[in-house]
Amino acid sequence: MVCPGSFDPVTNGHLDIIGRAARLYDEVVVAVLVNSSKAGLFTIDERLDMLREVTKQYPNVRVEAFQGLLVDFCKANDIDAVVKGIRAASDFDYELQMAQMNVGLAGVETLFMATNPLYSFVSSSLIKDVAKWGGDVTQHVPELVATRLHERLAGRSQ
Ligand code: COD
Repeated sequence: MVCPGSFDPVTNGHLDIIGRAARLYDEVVVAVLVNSSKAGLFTIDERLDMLREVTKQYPNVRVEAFQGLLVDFCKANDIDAVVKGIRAASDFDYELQMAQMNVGLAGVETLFMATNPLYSFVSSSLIKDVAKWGGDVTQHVPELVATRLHERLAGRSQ
């Protein structure tokens, strides 16, 4: 089972899906997309580092980076299913397209997990925006991530 994403940075919404997947599956790979055309706030190594730290309570979760198509990463790692969190109906349209493309490309299935309502409005991009302007994000991200956001964004909004 793979949980793919950008994780720039990991939020409590991501973590909730990863933890629930880890209870259902023997092995969960959190796969961080390396997207050379989109510079993130955090480097891939920083995202991997934060993810490894906040998932260390799950012995069956491993964190890796991938480039290119998700289905190629799945084939290379002998993974036959993807898990995605669905926050709202608006997530579903795009996720459905990707799920259908991935099953057509390589027979890789996608399982959708309903987001914990506590996190249904949480996204990495909103978190970065709120943190940039000094808003409190401590309820929505792990403590380590809140600290790293604060360090990275301190002074940027001036
Ligand atoms: N609650 C629950 N789940 C959440 C929440 C939340 N608050 N926030 C995010 N999630 C879940 C969603 O399932 C989401 O899909 C996933 O976490 C990752 O979220 P992000 O924002 O970190 O990552 P995205 O949406 O940028 O990731 C997109 C992918 C990297 C998965 C996708 O672009 C991809 O597979 N790219 C590889 C190239 C490829 O294969 N392209 C063809 C696809 S058909």
